[in-house]
Amino acid sequence: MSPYLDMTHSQPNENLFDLPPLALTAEGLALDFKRYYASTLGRDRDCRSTYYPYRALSLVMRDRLMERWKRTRQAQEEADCKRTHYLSLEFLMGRALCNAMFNLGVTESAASGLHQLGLHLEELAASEPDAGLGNGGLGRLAACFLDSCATLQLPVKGYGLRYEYGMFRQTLDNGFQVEGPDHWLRDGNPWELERPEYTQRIQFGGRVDFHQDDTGRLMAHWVDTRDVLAVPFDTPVPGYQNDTINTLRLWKAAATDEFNLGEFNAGSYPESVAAKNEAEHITMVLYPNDASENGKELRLRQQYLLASASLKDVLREWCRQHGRDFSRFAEKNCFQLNDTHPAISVAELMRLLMDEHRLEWNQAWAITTATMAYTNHTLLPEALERWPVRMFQALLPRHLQIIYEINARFLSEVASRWPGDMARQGRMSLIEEGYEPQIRMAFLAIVGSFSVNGVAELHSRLLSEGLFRDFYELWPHKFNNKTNGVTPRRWLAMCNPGLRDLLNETIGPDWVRDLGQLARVTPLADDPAFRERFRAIKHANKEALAQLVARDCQVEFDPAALFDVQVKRIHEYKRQLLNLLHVIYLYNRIKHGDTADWTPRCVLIGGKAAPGYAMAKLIIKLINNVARVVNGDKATAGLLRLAFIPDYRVSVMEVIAPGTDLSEQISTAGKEASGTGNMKFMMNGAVTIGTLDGANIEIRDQAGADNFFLFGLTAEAVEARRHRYDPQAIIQAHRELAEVMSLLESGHFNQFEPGLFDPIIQAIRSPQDPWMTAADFPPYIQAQAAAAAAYRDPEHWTRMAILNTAHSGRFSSDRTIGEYNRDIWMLPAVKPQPR
Ligand code: 26Q
Repeated sequence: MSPYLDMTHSQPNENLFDLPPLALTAEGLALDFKRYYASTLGRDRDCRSTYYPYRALSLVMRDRLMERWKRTRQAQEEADCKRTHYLSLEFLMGRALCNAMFNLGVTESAASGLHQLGLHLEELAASEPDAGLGNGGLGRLAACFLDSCATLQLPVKGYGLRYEYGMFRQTLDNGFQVEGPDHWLRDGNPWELERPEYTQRIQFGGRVDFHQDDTGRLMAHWVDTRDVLAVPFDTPVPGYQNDTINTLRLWKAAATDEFNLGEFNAGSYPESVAAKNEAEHITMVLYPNDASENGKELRLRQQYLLASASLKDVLREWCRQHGRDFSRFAEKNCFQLNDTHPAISVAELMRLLMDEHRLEWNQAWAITTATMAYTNHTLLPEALERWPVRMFQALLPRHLQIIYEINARFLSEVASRWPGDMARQGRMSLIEEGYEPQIRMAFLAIVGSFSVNGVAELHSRLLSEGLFRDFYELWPHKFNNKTNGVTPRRWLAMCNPGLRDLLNETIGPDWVRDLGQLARVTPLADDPAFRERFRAIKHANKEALAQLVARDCQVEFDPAALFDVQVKRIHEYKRQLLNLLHVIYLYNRIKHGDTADWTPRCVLIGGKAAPGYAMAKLIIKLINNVARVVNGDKATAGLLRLAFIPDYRVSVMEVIAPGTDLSEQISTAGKEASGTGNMKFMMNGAVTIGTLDGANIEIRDQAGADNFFLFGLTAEAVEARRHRYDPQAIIQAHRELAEVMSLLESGHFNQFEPGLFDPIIQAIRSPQDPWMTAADFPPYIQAQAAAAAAYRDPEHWTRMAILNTAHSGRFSSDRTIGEYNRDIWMLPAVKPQPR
């Protein structure tokens, strides 16, 4: 028995929780800060680190969140309304301290309270490690969504995993990426609250027996399993100045007691304690691939632990409030699946309802398909998740039976809709037959859900026309679009205080909750005085970015130059290579003295490569080699700089987005599902150079074609070109590209590393190149020239920048979540009782 579950004889009454509200004034905050610093943390004047002041201030804010958090839980319980559970293997939360202060509305008073103690808020906030529990877009989207749900006061809880190690730390060694561990919890985490009382037991392995129960019904028993505990840790998710604090619940895997003392350990105490590792390894580390790494058993264990623990948690809460009657469960619950990563939830909910709560198949299936909703985030067919049937048999044997049964019933539905169409049945089967039969998780998610959505208009259209076409023909009503968004709190108001203050002064403060109001800035794009102020803010932000680049890349950026930025995961389809070819092209022009009407430019590239993705890692090395040559050449002084920023992450983007002029969104059309970095840049007044891909299309629609540098093939043209793609001919026909290629091929960027970049050169020259880099090079160079020319007219450029900010309202995640709620969740807003 766990000590947490032991009952005491004395029962506390409500008086125990009756506390006066905590002060929000500078003096009140400073007093509590001093207590935490000197008493709780025991620091004295000898302590010089900024870390302990950060810890003390976190504790001050944590107390203030706690009281509101409890009232939010109470209000949501009393409302007894429908809830959504956002299931995601990733939540890329970043830093929490400034977010908490901003949402509590105490940033100013905290800063002034600290100032009186001789401390600088910004400095101590920088001591907080990022919570990097995600790879990139999908993980950060989950974090932005939680922010918007809390701000809109929707009863939504995030469920994820508490990885001991988040996204790896990236350093460079001779220009090569080196991965290091991200032990973000080493010094403790003041933002989490362990909740051992809600621990769940999770089964793995074993076998399935069938027995008749007293009513004669055949019941499945999953037995002889090796069990693992899932212990929840809750993190508060504050809404924007509204007293709502929602919850992110992250599960940590822990060994059961039998595990330590189990018979299979043959009584050897040290060995049996060491065997705890097997259980605790499950949540040890985030998988660092942002396209699937298929077939790793540990990953499947992670997925199942999340699905099972979260569903059991929801069912436990349901039974506590409503008893064993599930007739209204579907009215009151929705599970949003963040890609297929938690899609095993479909089978797990069926199992729990049938085997543990004794519902019939049809009842359980009705509940499952009325509560599950699936969001797809990728069009790359190779990134679709598949699991070997063999692995399911060993790890989740009961789930395999359930999936087979779902498939049988589903395929008979297909057969009655399209009689005799065996090809279609084969295409749509949840099982891909072959040497090693596999379960197609996306199909399981579609069949088990009432809603399937893409993340931008183009992406959603391509899903129904391509990847999921058969399913769209069967169930058109399930398919919908929810164009992504980002939270304007973190990505504008917090990270860009200069622009925030200007906007507040110009249109009042309501835009922070209602980003559409930014449109009221539109007429001011024609006001020279406003433009001057906007430009001054951008300049100051560029100085801050230049400082970061100087510190982390040892490269000097001149804030007067055009700041041209591409930060995102390194992937061939995102085409960092195309960007680099343009840099080489500019360098080549400088070397030829072709610099009339030159626009000085500083190019910044950042992002992590999956550790097993050799080509992506080689691209990082090439960027660094080109940077060394370009920056080291006297001829480029004042004209061109290139830097690669190591360890790109949320907190770094908070400096980069406000200081960027030109946002690079140059993926091969039809490959980037949406993009969200593109939206952060737009809000902060960057102009986009981009292809007609993902949300770029909608960004251009909003900003206006005049305020966007468009180039490249459309998604349709890319597909039409594939079978007659001839990069050699393009290179020959285009002198600038030919020169860039021969510079690359001459070994100019790898003097002492012969042949190093041959794979890259071959990829560009290959008629099989899926990303068609050569095809888009000529129009890209043209668009870049247009951007450079535009930048030379500061009034014109600033006007474009302002219009981008002014028209970015659509890309608030508040709008996105409003649409999820209107079309999928249908939750009421719940306001906590004022105190
Ligand atoms: C799968 C299996 C095993 C290991 C890892 C994975 C895995 C992990 C993360 C697969 C994919 C991801 C992440 C995908 C992702 O971030 N996609 C991006 O989602 C954004 C939010 O919708 C979009 O804006 C981007 O276009 C999309 O690339």
